[in-house]
Parts: sequence; C-alpha cells; structure tokens
Amino acid sequence: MPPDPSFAPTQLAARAAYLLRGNDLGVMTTAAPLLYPHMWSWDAAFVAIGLAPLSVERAVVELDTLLSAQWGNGMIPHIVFANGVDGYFPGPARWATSALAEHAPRTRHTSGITQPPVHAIAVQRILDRAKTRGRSTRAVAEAFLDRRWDDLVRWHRWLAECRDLRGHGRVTLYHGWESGMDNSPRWDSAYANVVPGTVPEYQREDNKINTDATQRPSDLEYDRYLWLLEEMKAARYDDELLAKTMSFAVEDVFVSAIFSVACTVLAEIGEDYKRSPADVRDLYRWAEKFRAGVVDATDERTGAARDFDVRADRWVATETVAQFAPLLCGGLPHDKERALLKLLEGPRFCSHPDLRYALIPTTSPVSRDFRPREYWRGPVWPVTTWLFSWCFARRGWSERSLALRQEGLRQASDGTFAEYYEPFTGEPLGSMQQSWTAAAVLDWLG
Ligand code: 9WN
Repeated sequence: MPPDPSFAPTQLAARAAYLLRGNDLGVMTTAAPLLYPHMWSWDAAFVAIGLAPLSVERAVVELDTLLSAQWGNGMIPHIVFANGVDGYFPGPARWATSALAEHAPRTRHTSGITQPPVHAIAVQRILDRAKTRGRSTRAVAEAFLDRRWDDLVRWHRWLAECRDLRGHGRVTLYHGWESGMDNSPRWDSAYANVVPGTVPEYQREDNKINTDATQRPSDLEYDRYLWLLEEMKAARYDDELLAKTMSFAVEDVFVSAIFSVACTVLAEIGEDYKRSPADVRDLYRWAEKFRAGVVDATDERTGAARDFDVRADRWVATETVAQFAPLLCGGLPHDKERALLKLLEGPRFCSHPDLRYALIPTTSPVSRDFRPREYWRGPVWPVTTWLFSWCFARRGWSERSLALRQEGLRQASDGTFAEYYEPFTGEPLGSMQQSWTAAAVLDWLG
C-alpha cells in the first residue's frame, strides 16, 4: 500500500490558506464548499481566527458580515445565508424569519436559532495578531472594536438574560443545532420527547452531497429538527414564547462554559481598550455566574459535567466531550479538576488504546452510544481539538495544550481538512475542505 500522504507544516499551511481563499465568497467564507454553502456563526468565528495570520483586514470583514446579520434582540443567528445560493436545506424560505420574527434583520436572510458564543475569542486573536503588524493594520483592528463593541456586548447580554430565564448560569437551547453538536447522544433523551406533528414536506440536501448515511443524522432525527422549526415559527421566534412553548429546552453545559470563557475574554479586551466600565463589570459578572452554573452541573465525585433537560426536569449525564466543560472555564475544586483531567487523559478518552491519535473523541469509545463514523457520536472534530488546546493554553496548561496541537496537526497532515475523523483509523469523514479545519491549522501554524 502506498504511504498516506503527509504534508510538511509549510505545505499544509499553504494548502489551508488556499482552501480558505477557495471558500471565500467575497465578504463571507462558506463553512464548506458543497455541504454548507453559507456562513455559520461559530464557523465564522473560527474562520476569522484562521484568517487573522493571513490578513487581519480580511478576518475583520468576516466578523463584520456576521455581525451585520445580528438580530435586534442581540442574537447572532446560526446561519447567514449567502445571497442567491441554493443547495442547503433548510434554507431561508423554510425558516421564514424575515416574515415572522420581529427582531430579524431586514437586509439579510438568516436562520432563527443561535450557536456557541466563541466570537470574543476570535476578536482577541485578531487584536493580538494586529499587535504584531504595522500601524495601519492595528488601526483596522481597533476601528473594528470601536464599531462592534456594543454589538458584542449586546450578544452576550442576550445570552445572559434571554437564554438563562431560570437564572442558573446556564444557557438554554431550543434546538440541538444550537449546540453545534447536532446529534450528540447528549440530546437523545430530550429529542425522544419531541413528537413531530405534521412536518411540511421537505427534501434533505445534505445526504445528496454526503451519500454515506452512516456519517450523517438519520431521517427520524431530521423530522424532529424540522418539527422544532415549526414550533419556533408558531412562536414567531419570540424569546419569551419559545421558553414556554418549545418541546426541546435544554441547559447546555458546554455552551455555558464557552460563554463563561468568552465573557472573561471580552471583559479583558474591554479593560485593555478602555471600554465602558459598566460593560466590563457586566461581562465579568456573567463570566462568574456561568462558571458557577457549570460547576453546579458537575457530578459530585468525578467532576464530570451534565446537561439539564428543562422539560423533563432532570440531569442528563453522557460520556461525551461535554463532560469536560469545566476544564474550559475553570472553577472546579482542585481534587475534582484533577479527577476530570485523569478521565480526559485516561483510557476512556485520549488514551484509549485503539485511538489513532491521542485526541478527544466526541463520545467515549467505551460508551454504548459510541458510533465511530457518525457525526457528533464518536468522530474527532479538529475544531474541538483547537478549542481545548486554546483553552488549556489560557489556563496555563501549556504541555497539554501543545500535545493537543501536535496530535491535531498530525491528524490534519493528510491535507483533506475534513470536518471530522474516524478515531481509530484516522479516516477523514464528513465534508472535505471544511473551512474551520483549515482555520485551526492556520492558527496552530501561524
Ligand atoms: C446545522 C457548519 C455546521 C456546524 C455545526 C455542524 C453542522 C449543520 C448541519 O455544520 O451543522 O447547523 O446542517 O449539519 O454540526 O456544528 O456549525 O459547519
């Protein structure tokens, strides 16, 4: 058998840059060329992180495009649709946000849900990269911050106020897509209670592009995804009505941890760039509150984090990557944190003897729910590796951060920039030329 291709770092970085250029529509980068031909919210933030070492100016444009589609209530929508591009379902007509939602923007088509709030991290990466450039680039980055600071704070305020109505310091989601981990076993029990009524007829597009059914969510899962859209439309995407009427309502511990970190990051930016002290205070307050919300969601003995199903009124413990949420934002007592790190680095996750790379599978290979090829039910996602690596560096765990980076780069050296990888064989799966995979590589190598 010929050896697997393995690109050297400079070649790999060049290919990643070429990929992002290829996926660039001008002012937005598609999440992937065929499967996802529009802009996704958290993808856009990661893309900006990858663009920043190439061009701070272009990275700023990416976030500007995303923020220009922000809703009047502060929500950043999970998809900003590229004008005149078909090929993805559900598209603008199915969401019908412009017609139904009071807060939807009038000049852009968007979906009606949100995604994980990683954007402050992108802003920080851009500002940091700009510091190493000339004066005019620094000015571009700072002008962006002047222009968008209020929008970023509004985004965080919406999450803190409109998505934590119970005041527990955890972000509530009304659709699994909002987690970014669409069909993770984390959502199985909540989805089991979503009973689709009459779902208007539809045709999936994703399975025409990725024809291997073992890699994508099932039709039954799609029926539920689409039914939730109908529930949202009936509520006209109104924050208060959604809280009362949606049959899926879950406090997501992983998004909550990301939110806590992002609030701290934005507060630090606010301090460094002398923004309103009241904003900075709010951001630190939310960071603390959501950190506490994450810690409250952990198992007494192991420190593993759980989600909370609001409708069923119960904790949902799964052997997934979400267990490690407190490692992102901190806050656990020392002994619990050590236990959780041991779990991460032990045979149930990164040291499972059959793993091709010592990386974090989305579901533990020893779990009953593990499916090595199926989307968020087992494969390793490079973007998740990047997030943990970045957070660990921030927490002062540089060895752990570097180990993830090194393994992440070994995995990516096949040059496919796959959306996700089979954990045992390293086979690239999902969409090839996925923008955020290239972005992770560029940041690591930049
Ligand atoms: C639904 C774009 C997005 C990612 C998500 C990932 C996948 C969409 C889909 O692709 O979700 O939002 O159609 O499957 O799960 O995390 O942002 O890359």
